[in-house]
Amino acid sequence: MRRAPGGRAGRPPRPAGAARSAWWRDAVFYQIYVRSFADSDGDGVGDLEGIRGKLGYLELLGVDALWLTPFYPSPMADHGYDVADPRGVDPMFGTLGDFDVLLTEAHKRGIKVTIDLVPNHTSNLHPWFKSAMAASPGSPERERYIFRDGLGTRGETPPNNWVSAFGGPAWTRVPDGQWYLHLFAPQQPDLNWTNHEIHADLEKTLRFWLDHGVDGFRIDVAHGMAKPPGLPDMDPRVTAQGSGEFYDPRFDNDRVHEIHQMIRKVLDEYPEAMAVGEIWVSDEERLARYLRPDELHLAFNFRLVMTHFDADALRLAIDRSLTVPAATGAPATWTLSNHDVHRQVSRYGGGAPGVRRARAMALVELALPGTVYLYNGEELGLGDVDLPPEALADPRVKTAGAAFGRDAARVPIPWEGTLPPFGFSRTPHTWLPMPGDWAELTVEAQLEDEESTLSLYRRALDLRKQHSAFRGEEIEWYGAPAGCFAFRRTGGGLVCALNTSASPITLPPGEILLSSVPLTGRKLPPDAAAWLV
Ligand code: TEU
Repeated sequence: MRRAPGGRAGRPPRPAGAARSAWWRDAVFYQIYVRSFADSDGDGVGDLEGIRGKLGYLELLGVDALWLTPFYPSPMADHGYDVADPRGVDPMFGTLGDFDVLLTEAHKRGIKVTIDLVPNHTSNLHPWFKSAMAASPGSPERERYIFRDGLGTRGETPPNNWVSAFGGPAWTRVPDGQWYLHLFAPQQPDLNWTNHEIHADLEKTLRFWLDHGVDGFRIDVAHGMAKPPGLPDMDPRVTAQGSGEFYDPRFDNDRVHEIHQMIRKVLDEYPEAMAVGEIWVSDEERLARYLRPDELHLAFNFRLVMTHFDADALRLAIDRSLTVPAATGAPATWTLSNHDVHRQVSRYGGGAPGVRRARAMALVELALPGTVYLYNGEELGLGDVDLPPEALADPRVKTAGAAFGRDAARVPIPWEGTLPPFGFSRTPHTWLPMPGDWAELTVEAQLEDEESTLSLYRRALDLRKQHSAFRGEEIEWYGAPAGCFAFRRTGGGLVCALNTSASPITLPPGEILLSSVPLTGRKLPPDAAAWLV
């Protein structure tokens, strides 16, 4: 491979209030799906005390910050994304005291803690929704949500044609004949963001957790919330989760930016705090709007999640993603998976090839400039789990009948031992069953094994943090054989080479820092990546 001219992203303008040194600009975040991380009390469901007990592991792994999925009081119709009280802790996960202890101990180890914020909807068992159900049409109680009369002579047809992101109509009818909107499960009624009370309550929630000491938020459905006046029909060609191509008034309404401005105003009173938005939009230009200086600090970019293991496609995804930092000055925000998508090992073909490619992609992702979000279990090379139908718990499958259930990527983490529950819990009756063949994938089995995926992640995270080659926010591409790429961080000089072709390739010049598979000489085999300086 040779260094080729061109392909350099321009120097980004820097937004006010986002100092170059801000801790989150190049942080590695680690997403903990709280239900599935570690269970301290033997009920088969992970909890806050379980996480506290694993802080040593997280320190050893070398992550900078955590993102905890919702642990607030919830009837768990969507496993906590249906929040009944945004300023409390569900007894299933512990107490507010447990949360404070976790926070303090994480901070002592130099690990930041960020939490999930769910502003688009509440649980149907939130006191507000219960009182809305008890009140009559047109009442202030109903004004906190989106209640409408139906169409047709008897109001028997939903107010518009919107579908829920989980599939099926986005409207449910209540006994007095009105309908309420839910972009997700029927147990997740959408809030009415034109109502000032909703803003005031979110502000209260933000301050509540910031005053407890959290370092930031991951904002759920950050492109939702605002709905256009009149709730016009969506283009029927739009898929449940949005396609980007056709008119979809459910998401990414321009008025959503006022809500992000409000959130940012509060966060700016806590200078170290940050927010990342979960934003599924059609293109980078739409994404960049959320990163204006008075809005979000970071916005998830899901291009790597959506791209198959192919060097050309991946290079294009990276280039497109890098237009966002170039236009906004916010760092790129990379992720390969989360609790909503197939695990990368499975996306890349599963089995040994899937693991091999996932290891290569970990090096690609961790070589790129910006922020990285890891999802718990990826450092162990876990793949999706084929669960029996009776075990499925995802509302997408249970209430909306979707083909893909997200449970496959949410199976509890294997810590130690040779049989389920692999140290995750004291009970074998974990909330999702754990596969019997994970003995070689446990943290215990991988920790001392130099060749393990866990060891690869640990070395990669350590180098990323310590080595000066990772400096700078721009990359340039080398010329490379078909099916391969190599880029160089122009600031520090790190080179990352990826081979998605079927034949070995010769590595570019430089000292080899790390490789996703053992190398013989200067050849990079198929399905592998290497770092050089
Ligand atoms: O996901 C929002 C979202 O856009 C999802 O519908 C996503 O497109 C889908 O799950 C991909 O398969 C967030 C949370 O991450 C998810 O777990 C929640 O179920 C959802 O919001 C509702 O709160």
